[in-house]
Amino acid sequence: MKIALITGINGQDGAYLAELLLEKGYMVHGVKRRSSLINTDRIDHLYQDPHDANVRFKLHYGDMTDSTNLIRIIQETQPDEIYNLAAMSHVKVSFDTPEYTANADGIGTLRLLEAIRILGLEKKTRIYQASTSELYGLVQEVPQSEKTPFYPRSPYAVAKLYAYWITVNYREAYNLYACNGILFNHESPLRGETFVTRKITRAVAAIALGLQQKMYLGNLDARRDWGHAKDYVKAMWLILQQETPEDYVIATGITTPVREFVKMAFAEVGAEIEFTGEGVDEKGFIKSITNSGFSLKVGQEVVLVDPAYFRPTEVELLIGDPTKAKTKLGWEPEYNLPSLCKEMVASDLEIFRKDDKTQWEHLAG
Ligand code: NDP
Ligand code: GDR
Repeated sequence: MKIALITGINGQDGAYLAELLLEKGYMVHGVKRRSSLINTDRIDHLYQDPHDANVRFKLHYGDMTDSTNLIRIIQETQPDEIYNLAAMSHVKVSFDTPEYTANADGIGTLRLLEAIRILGLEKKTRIYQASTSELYGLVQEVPQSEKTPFYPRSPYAVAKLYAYWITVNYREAYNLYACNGILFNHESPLRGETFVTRKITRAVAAIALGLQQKMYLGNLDARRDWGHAKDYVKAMWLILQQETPEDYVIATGITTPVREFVKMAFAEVGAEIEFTGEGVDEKGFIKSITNSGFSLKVGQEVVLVDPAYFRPTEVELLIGDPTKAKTKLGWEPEYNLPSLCKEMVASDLEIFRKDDKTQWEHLAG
Protein backbone atom coordinates (compact mmCIF):
# COMPACT_ATOMS: atom_id res chain seq x y z
CA MET A 1 0.00 0.00 0.00
CA LYS A 2 1.37 3.42 -0.96
CA ILE A 3 1.70 5.97 1.83
CA ALA A 4 0.97 9.66 1.32
CA LEU A 5 1.48 12.59 3.67
CA ILE A 6 -0.58 15.72 2.99
CA THR A 7 0.19 19.02 4.71
CA GLY A 8 -2.81 21.37 4.79
CA ILE A 9 -5.14 18.35 4.72
CA ASN A 10 -8.12 20.25 6.10
CA GLY A 11 -7.88 22.95 3.44
CA GLN A 12 -9.88 22.94 0.19
CA ASP A 13 -7.31 21.00 -1.85
CA GLY A 14 -6.25 18.76 1.03
CA ALA A 15 -9.82 17.50 1.40
CA TYR A 16 -10.27 16.67 -2.30
CA LEU A 17 -6.79 15.14 -2.57
CA ALA A 18 -7.28 12.96 0.52
CA GLU A 19 -10.54 11.68 -0.95
CA LEU A 20 -8.82 10.89 -4.28
CA LEU A 21 -5.88 9.09 -2.67
CA LEU A 22 -8.16 7.03 -0.40
CA GLU A 23 -10.11 5.97 -3.51
CA LYS A 24 -6.81 4.90 -5.06
CA GLY A 25 -6.05 2.68 -2.05
CA TYR A 26 -3.43 4.85 -0.33
CA MET A 27 -2.74 5.11 3.38
CA VAL A 28 -3.26 8.86 3.91
CA HIS A 29 -1.58 10.80 6.71
CA GLY A 30 -2.44 14.45 7.18
CA VAL A 31 -0.72 17.28 9.02
CA LYS A 32 -3.13 19.55 10.84
CA ARG A 33 -2.25 22.44 13.09
CA ARG A 34 -3.88 22.85 16.44
CA SER A 35 -6.86 25.23 16.55
CA SER A 36 -8.96 26.38 19.49
CA LEU A 37 -12.08 24.93 17.83
CA ILE A 38 -12.16 21.78 15.71
CA ASN A 39 -11.97 22.86 12.04
CA THR A 40 -12.07 19.55 10.18
CA ASP A 41 -15.46 20.09 8.48
CA ARG A 42 -14.04 19.47 5.01
CA ILE A 43 -12.62 16.07 5.97
CA ASP A 44 -15.05 14.83 8.61
CA HIS A 45 -16.60 12.40 6.12
CA LEU A 46 -13.17 10.75 5.72
CA TYR A 47 -12.61 10.22 9.44
CA GLN A 48 -11.67 6.70 10.53
CA ASP A 49 -11.40 5.50 14.11
CA PRO A 50 -7.63 5.31 14.81
CA HIS A 51 -8.30 2.26 17.00
CA ASP A 52 -9.45 0.23 13.97
CA ALA A 53 -6.88 -2.26 12.70
CA ASN A 54 -7.31 -1.32 9.02
CA VAL A 55 -7.29 2.43 9.41
CA ARG A 56 -6.11 4.25 6.23
CA PHE A 57 -6.61 7.86 7.28
CA LYS A 58 -4.74 9.46 10.13
CA LEU A 59 -4.17 13.05 11.29
CA HIS A 60 -1.06 14.35 13.04
CA TYR A 61 -0.68 17.66 14.81
CA GLY A 62 1.94 19.72 13.06
CA ASP A 63 2.96 23.11 11.77
CA MET A 64 5.03 24.27 8.81
CA THR A 65 6.98 26.54 11.15
CA ASP A 66 8.23 23.64 13.32
CA SER A 67 11.08 21.59 11.78
CA THR A 68 11.41 19.05 14.57
CA ASN A 69 7.71 18.28 14.35
CA LEU A 70 7.87 17.80 10.56
CA ILE A 71 10.95 15.57 10.82
CA ARG A 72 9.25 13.40 13.43
CA ILE A 73 6.02 13.04 11.41
CA ILE A 74 7.96 12.06 8.28
CA GLN A 75 10.08 9.61 10.26
CA GLU A 76 6.98 8.00 11.79
CA THR A 77 4.94 7.85 8.57
CA GLN A 78 7.72 7.03 6.02
CA PRO A 79 5.71 8.46 3.10
CA ASP A 80 6.19 7.50 -0.56
CA GLU A 81 4.63 10.83 -1.54
CA ILE A 82 4.41 14.17 0.25
CA TYR A 83 1.95 16.80 -0.98
CA ASN A 84 2.89 20.16 0.51
CA LEU A 85 -0.40 22.06 0.43
CA ALA A 86 -0.11 23.88 3.77
CA ALA A 87 0.20 27.64 3.43
CA MET A 88 -1.09 30.99 4.55
CA SER A 89 -2.87 31.10 1.21
CA HIS A 90 -4.70 34.45 1.18
CA VAL A 91 -2.93 37.02 -1.00
CA LYS A 92 -4.50 40.09 0.65
CA VAL A 93 -3.84 38.79 4.18
CA SER A 94 -0.18 38.21 3.28
CA PHE A 95 0.26 42.00 3.18
CA ASP A 96 -0.83 42.04 6.84
CA THR A 97 1.29 39.05 7.90
CA PRO A 98 4.31 39.09 5.56
CA GLU A 99 6.88 37.61 7.95
CA TYR A 100 4.65 34.73 9.02
CA THR A 101 3.76 34.06 5.37
CA ALA A 102 7.45 33.88 4.41
CA ASN A 103 8.07 31.49 7.29
CA ALA A 104 5.16 29.11 6.66
CA ASP A 105 5.00 29.25 2.84
CA GLY A 106 8.67 29.75 1.98
CA ILE A 107 10.86 28.30 4.73
CA GLY A 108 8.16 25.71 5.49
CA THR A 109 8.87 24.10 2.13
CA LEU A 110 12.61 24.07 2.86
CA ARG A 111 11.88 22.34 6.19
CA LEU A 112 10.12 19.48 4.39
CA LEU A 113 12.87 19.10 1.79
CA GLU A 114 15.54 19.08 4.50
CA ALA A 115 13.56 16.55 6.53
CA ILE A 116 13.65 14.17 3.57
CA ARG A 117 17.45 14.56 3.38
CA ILE A 118 18.05 14.33 7.14
CA LEU A 119 16.05 11.09 7.25
CA GLY A 120 17.86 9.65 4.20
CA LEU A 121 14.59 9.31 2.25
CA GLU A 122 15.88 10.90 -1.00
CA LYS A 123 15.34 7.69 -2.98
CA LYS A 124 11.98 6.79 -1.44
CA THR A 125 9.97 9.96 -0.97
CA ARG A 126 8.55 12.06 -3.80
CA ILE A 127 7.39 15.60 -3.01
CA TYR A 128 4.82 17.86 -4.65
CA GLN A 129 5.04 21.60 -3.99
CA ALA A 130 1.86 23.69 -4.30
CA SER A 131 3.19 26.48 -6.50
CA THR A 132 0.92 29.13 -7.91
CA SER A 133 0.03 31.36 -10.85
CA GLU A 134 0.60 34.27 -8.43
CA LEU A 135 4.30 33.78 -9.27
CA TYR A 136 3.61 35.42 -12.66
CA GLY A 137 2.24 38.56 -10.99
CA LEU A 138 2.82 41.57 -13.20
CA VAL A 139 2.04 40.44 -16.74
CA GLN A 140 5.13 39.53 -18.77
CA GLU A 141 3.32 37.47 -21.44
CA VAL A 142 0.02 35.63 -21.98
CA PRO A 143 -0.90 32.86 -21.80
CA GLN A 144 1.49 31.99 -18.97
CA SER A 145 3.43 28.74 -19.34
CA GLU A 146 6.27 26.90 -17.57
CA LYS A 147 8.67 29.19 -19.47
CA THR A 148 7.09 32.56 -18.59
CA PRO A 149 9.29 34.69 -16.27
CA PHE A 150 8.04 35.32 -12.75
CA TYR A 151 7.26 38.76 -11.26
CA PRO A 152 5.60 38.20 -7.86
CA ARG A 153 3.37 41.00 -6.53
CA SER A 154 2.64 40.10 -2.89
CA PRO A 155 4.42 38.77 0.18
CA TYR A 156 2.51 35.52 -0.49
CA ALA A 157 3.83 35.27 -4.05
CA VAL A 158 7.40 36.14 -2.99
CA ALA A 159 7.30 33.41 -0.32
CA LYS A 160 5.99 30.97 -2.93
CA LEU A 161 8.78 32.05 -5.29
CA TYR A 162 11.32 30.90 -2.70
CA ALA A 163 9.43 27.63 -2.28
CA TYR A 164 9.36 27.13 -6.07
CA TRP A 165 13.09 27.61 -6.52
CA ILE A 166 14.16 25.65 -3.43
CA THR A 167 12.12 22.73 -4.78
CA VAL A 168 13.90 22.99 -8.15
CA ASN A 169 17.25 23.36 -6.39
CA TYR A 170 16.81 20.24 -4.23
CA ARG A 171 15.80 18.28 -7.32
CA GLU A 172 18.97 19.36 -9.12
CA ALA A 173 21.35 19.29 -6.15
CA TYR A 174 20.28 16.08 -4.42
CA ASN A 175 18.37 14.20 -7.10
CA LEU A 176 15.14 14.42 -5.12
CA TYR A 177 11.92 13.58 -6.93
CA ALA A 178 10.53 17.08 -6.25
CA CYS A 179 8.01 18.86 -8.50
CA ASN A 180 6.14 22.13 -8.68
CA GLY A 181 2.55 22.23 -9.81
CA ILE A 182 2.00 25.82 -10.92
CA LEU A 183 -1.73 25.84 -10.35
CA PHE A 184 -4.00 28.63 -11.48
CA ASN A 185 -6.99 29.58 -9.28
CA HIS A 186 -9.23 26.64 -8.50
CA GLU A 187 -12.46 26.83 -6.61
CA SER A 188 -15.27 24.60 -5.33
CA PRO A 189 -18.06 24.53 -2.76
CA LEU A 190 -15.23 23.86 -0.25
CA ARG A 191 -13.38 27.07 -1.15
CA GLY A 192 -12.55 29.35 1.81
CA GLU A 193 -15.29 31.96 2.31
CA THR A 194 -12.98 34.97 1.81
CA PHE A 195 -11.71 34.09 -1.67
CA VAL A 196 -13.62 36.04 -4.28
CA THR A 197 -15.65 33.27 -6.00
CA ARG A 198 -16.91 31.81 -2.75
CA LYS A 199 -17.50 35.24 -1.27
CA ILE A 200 -19.69 35.98 -4.32
CA THR A 201 -21.61 32.69 -4.39
CA ARG A 202 -22.32 32.91 -0.65
CA ALA A 203 -23.48 36.51 -0.97
CA VAL A 204 -25.68 35.67 -3.98
CA ALA A 205 -27.28 32.82 -2.02
CA ALA A 206 -27.82 35.01 1.06
CA ILE A 207 -29.25 37.90 -1.02
CA ALA A 208 -31.54 35.56 -2.95
CA LEU A 209 -32.89 34.15 0.32
CA GLY A 210 -33.43 37.63 1.75
CA LEU A 211 -30.77 37.19 4.45
CA GLN A 212 -28.53 39.96 3.14
CA GLN A 213 -29.08 43.07 0.99
CA LYS A 214 -25.78 43.57 -0.87
CA MET A 215 -22.12 42.58 -1.10
CA TYR A 216 -18.94 44.65 -1.02
CA LEU A 217 -16.11 43.69 -3.36
CA GLY A 218 -12.70 45.07 -4.38
CA ASN A 219 -11.20 45.09 -7.89
CA LEU A 220 -13.94 43.99 -10.30
CA ASP A 221 -11.61 44.23 -13.31
CA ALA A 222 -9.18 41.52 -12.14
CA ARG A 223 -9.22 38.51 -14.45
CA ARG A 224 -8.58 34.97 -13.35
CA ASP A 225 -8.27 31.55 -14.97
CA TRP A 226 -10.67 29.63 -12.71
CA GLY A 227 -10.94 25.83 -12.61
CA HIS A 228 -12.45 23.25 -10.25
CA ALA A 229 -10.34 21.97 -7.33
CA LYS A 230 -11.54 18.41 -8.00
CA ASP A 231 -9.88 18.47 -11.44
CA TYR A 232 -6.72 20.10 -10.07
CA VAL A 233 -5.97 17.53 -7.35
CA LYS A 234 -5.99 14.85 -10.05
CA ALA A 235 -3.18 16.77 -11.74
CA MET A 236 -1.20 16.88 -8.45
CA TRP A 237 -1.32 13.09 -8.27
CA LEU A 238 -0.40 12.66 -11.95
CA ILE A 239 2.62 14.96 -11.53
CA LEU A 240 4.12 12.56 -8.94
CA GLN A 241 3.48 9.43 -11.07
CA GLN A 242 5.81 10.35 -13.96
CA GLU A 243 9.19 8.79 -14.68
CA THR A 244 11.07 12.06 -14.31
CA PRO A 245 10.26 14.90 -11.92
CA GLU A 246 9.18 18.09 -13.71
CA ASP A 247 7.16 21.26 -13.14
CA TYR A 248 3.73 21.75 -14.73
CA VAL A 249 1.22 24.55 -15.29
CA ILE A 250 -2.34 23.50 -14.47
CA ALA A 251 -5.00 25.84 -15.86
CA THR A 252 -8.07 25.98 -18.11
CA GLY A 253 -6.71 28.51 -20.62
CA ILE A 254 -9.78 30.74 -20.20
CA THR A 255 -9.79 33.99 -18.25
CA THR A 256 -12.83 35.80 -16.80
CA PRO A 257 -13.19 39.16 -14.99
CA VAL A 258 -14.54 39.18 -11.42
CA ARG A 259 -17.48 41.29 -12.68
CA GLU A 260 -18.50 38.51 -15.10
CA PHE A 261 -18.38 35.92 -12.32
CA VAL A 262 -20.79 38.09 -10.32
CA LYS A 263 -23.20 38.12 -13.28
CA MET A 264 -22.85 34.38 -13.76
CA ALA A 265 -23.58 33.68 -10.09
CA PHE A 266 -26.68 35.93 -10.01
CA ALA A 267 -27.93 34.25 -13.20
CA GLU A 268 -28.10 31.02 -11.16
CA VAL A 269 -30.86 32.61 -9.04
CA GLY A 270 -32.60 34.13 -12.06
CA ALA A 271 -31.31 37.70 -11.78
CA GLU A 272 -29.68 39.75 -14.53
CA ILE A 273 -27.10 42.21 -13.15
CA GLU A 274 -26.06 45.47 -14.73
CA PHE A 275 -23.06 47.53 -13.63
CA THR A 276 -22.94 51.33 -13.74
CA GLY A 277 -20.30 53.88 -12.72
CA GLU A 278 -16.55 53.52 -12.55
CA GLY A 279 -13.82 52.69 -10.03
CA VAL A 280 -14.93 52.98 -6.41
CA ASP A 281 -18.30 54.35 -7.56
CA GLU A 282 -19.16 51.29 -9.64
CA LYS A 283 -22.38 49.56 -8.58
CA GLY A 284 -24.20 46.42 -9.63
CA PHE A 285 -27.99 46.35 -9.58
CA ILE A 286 -30.71 43.91 -10.60
CA LYS A 287 -31.97 44.71 -14.09
CA SER A 288 -34.46 41.88 -14.49
CA ILE A 289 -35.67 38.75 -12.73
CA THR A 290 -36.80 35.47 -14.26
CA ASN A 291 -37.21 33.40 -11.07
CA SER A 292 -39.74 34.92 -8.69
CA GLY A 293 -39.07 32.23 -6.07
CA PHE A 294 -36.33 34.36 -4.51
CA SER A 295 -36.38 37.57 -2.43
CA LEU A 296 -35.01 39.81 -5.18
CA LYS A 297 -36.26 43.18 -6.47
CA VAL A 298 -35.65 44.85 -9.83
CA GLY A 299 -33.47 47.92 -9.18
CA GLN A 300 -32.00 46.48 -5.97
CA GLU A 301 -28.35 47.50 -5.50
CA VAL A 302 -26.51 44.26 -4.85
CA VAL A 303 -22.81 45.04 -5.47
CA LEU A 304 -20.79 47.96 -4.12
CA VAL A 305 -17.03 48.55 -4.26
CA ASP A 306 -15.11 48.86 -1.00
CA PRO A 307 -11.47 49.96 -1.47
CA ALA A 308 -10.62 48.03 1.73
CA TYR A 309 -10.49 44.97 -0.53
CA PHE A 310 -7.97 46.49 -2.97
CA ARG A 311 -4.44 45.11 -2.74
CA PRO A 312 -1.36 47.39 -2.49
CA THR A 313 -0.09 45.67 -5.64
CA GLU A 314 -2.55 43.69 -7.76
CA VAL A 315 -2.28 40.84 -10.24
CA GLU A 316 -4.58 42.02 -13.01
CA LEU A 317 -4.55 39.18 -15.52
CA LEU A 318 -3.91 35.46 -15.26
CA ILE A 319 -4.43 33.01 -18.10
CA GLY A 320 -2.57 29.73 -18.14
CA ASP A 321 -1.31 27.50 -20.93
CA PRO A 322 -1.89 23.88 -19.83
CA THR A 323 -0.44 22.33 -23.02
CA LYS A 324 2.39 20.49 -21.24
CA ALA A 325 0.04 18.97 -18.63
CA LYS A 326 -2.39 17.90 -21.34
CA THR A 327 0.24 16.29 -23.55
CA LYS A 328 2.62 14.79 -20.96
CA LEU A 329 0.22 13.95 -18.11
CA GLY A 330 -2.90 13.35 -20.21
CA TRP A 331 -4.69 15.73 -17.83
CA GLU A 332 -8.13 17.02 -18.92
CA PRO A 333 -10.46 19.04 -16.68
CA GLU A 334 -14.05 17.79 -16.42
CA TYR A 335 -15.56 21.07 -15.22
CA ASN A 336 -15.86 24.49 -16.87
CA LEU A 337 -16.58 27.83 -15.17
CA PRO A 338 -20.39 27.76 -15.65
CA SER A 339 -20.67 24.24 -14.16
CA LEU A 340 -18.34 25.23 -11.28
CA CYS A 341 -20.36 28.38 -10.56
CA LYS A 342 -23.64 26.45 -10.71
CA GLU A 343 -22.36 23.90 -8.18
CA MET A 344 -21.07 26.62 -5.83
CA VAL A 345 -24.30 28.67 -5.83
CA ALA A 346 -26.45 25.55 -5.34
CA SER A 347 -24.26 24.45 -2.45
CA ASP A 348 -24.40 27.86 -0.74
CA LEU A 349 -28.19 28.04 -1.14
CA GLU A 350 -28.42 24.66 0.54
CA ILE A 351 -26.12 25.73 3.38
CA PHE A 352 -28.16 28.86 4.09
CA ARG A 353 -31.46 27.02 3.86
CA LYS A 354 -30.19 24.55 6.46
CA ASP A 355 -28.59 27.10 8.71
CA ASP A 356 -30.20 30.52 8.59
CA LYS A 357 -27.47 32.98 9.54
CA THR A 358 -27.46 36.70 8.81
CA GLN A 359 -24.04 37.89 9.90
CA TRP A 360 -22.16 37.25 6.63
CA GLU A 361 -22.47 40.68 5.09
CA HIS A 362 -19.14 42.07 6.24
CA LEU A 363 -16.85 39.07 5.88
CA ALA A 364 -13.29 40.34 5.49
CA GLY A 365 -11.07 39.11 2.70
P1 NDP B 1 -6.53 26.63 1.98
O1 NDP B 1 -6.28 27.98 2.52
O2 NDP B 1 -7.93 26.14 1.81
O3 NDP B 1 -5.78 25.56 2.91
C1 NDP B 1 -4.51 25.80 3.45
C2 NDP B 1 -4.19 24.73 4.46
O4 NDP B 1 -2.90 25.00 5.02
C3 NDP B 1 -5.18 24.66 5.63
O5 NDP B 1 -5.34 23.32 6.01
C4 NDP B 1 -4.43 25.42 6.72
O6 NDP B 1 -4.81 25.06 8.02
C5 NDP B 1 -3.02 24.94 6.44
N1 NDP B 1 -1.99 25.77 7.07
C6 NDP B 1 -1.85 27.12 7.00
N2 NDP B 1 -0.76 27.50 7.68
C7 NDP B 1 -0.22 26.39 8.20
C8 NDP B 1 0.91 26.12 9.02
N3 NDP B 1 1.71 27.11 9.44
N4 NDP B 1 1.17 24.85 9.36
C9 NDP B 1 0.38 23.84 8.96
N5 NDP B 1 -0.71 24.01 8.19
C10 NDP B 1 -1.00 25.27 7.82
O7 NDP B 1 -5.74 26.52 0.60
P2 NDP B 1 -6.07 25.65 -0.71
O8 NDP B 1 -6.47 24.30 -0.31
O9 NDP B 1 -6.93 26.46 -1.62
O10 NDP B 1 -4.63 25.61 -1.40
C11 NDP B 1 -3.70 24.57 -1.11
C12 NDP B 1 -2.30 25.03 -1.46
O11 NDP B 1 -2.22 25.35 -2.85
C13 NDP B 1 -1.83 26.28 -0.72
O12 NDP B 1 -0.45 26.13 -0.50
C14 NDP B 1 -2.09 27.40 -1.70
O13 NDP B 1 -1.20 28.47 -1.46
C15 NDP B 1 -1.80 26.70 -3.02
N6 NDP B 1 -2.50 27.18 -4.18
C16 NDP B 1 -3.86 27.28 -4.16
C17 NDP B 1 -4.54 27.66 -5.29
C18 NDP B 1 -6.02 27.80 -5.30
O14 NDP B 1 -6.54 28.45 -6.23
N7 NDP B 1 -6.75 27.20 -4.37
C19 NDP B 1 -3.81 27.95 -6.56
C20 NDP B 1 -2.37 27.76 -6.47
C21 NDP B 1 -1.76 27.38 -5.32
P3 NDP B 1 -5.95 25.90 8.83
O15 NDP B 1 -7.26 25.34 8.38
O16 NDP B 1 -5.62 25.61 10.24
O17 NDP B 1 -5.79 27.35 8.45
P1 GDR C 1 -6.18 35.19 -5.53
O1 GDR C 1 -7.68 34.84 -5.12
O2 GDR C 1 -5.70 36.43 -4.89
O3 GDR C 1 -6.11 35.11 -7.03
O4 GDR C 1 -5.39 33.98 -4.85
P2 GDR C 1 -8.88 35.75 -4.58
O5 GDR C 1 -10.11 34.98 -4.85
O6 GDR C 1 -8.62 36.21 -3.20
O7 GDR C 1 -8.82 37.04 -5.54
C1 GDR C 1 -9.01 36.95 -6.93
C2 GDR C 1 -9.16 38.34 -7.52
O8 GDR C 1 -10.39 38.89 -7.10
C3 GDR C 1 -10.18 40.24 -6.70
N1 GDR C 1 -11.23 40.64 -5.75
C4 GDR C 1 -11.40 40.16 -4.51
N2 GDR C 1 -10.75 39.19 -3.83
C5 GDR C 1 -11.18 38.90 -2.57
N3 GDR C 1 -10.57 37.90 -1.89
N4 GDR C 1 -12.21 39.59 -1.98
C6 GDR C 1 -12.89 40.57 -2.63
O9 GDR C 1 -13.80 41.17 -2.10
C7 GDR C 1 -12.47 40.88 -3.96
N5 GDR C 1 -12.91 41.76 -4.90
C8 GDR C 1 -12.14 41.61 -5.97
C9 GDR C 1 -8.79 40.23 -6.09
O10 GDR C 1 -8.26 41.54 -6.01
C10 GDR C 1 -8.06 39.31 -7.07
O11 GDR C 1 -7.60 40.04 -8.17
C11 GDR C 1 -5.89 32.65 -4.91
C12 GDR C 1 -5.40 31.92 -3.64
O12 GDR C 1 -6.01 30.66 -3.59
C13 GDR C 1 -3.90 31.74 -3.68
O13 GDR C 1 -3.48 30.91 -2.58
C14 GDR C 1 -3.51 31.07 -4.99
O14 GDR C 1 -2.11 30.93 -5.06
C15 GDR C 1 -4.02 31.88 -6.16
O15 GDR C 1 -5.43 32.00 -6.06
C16 GDR C 1 -3.72 31.21 -7.50
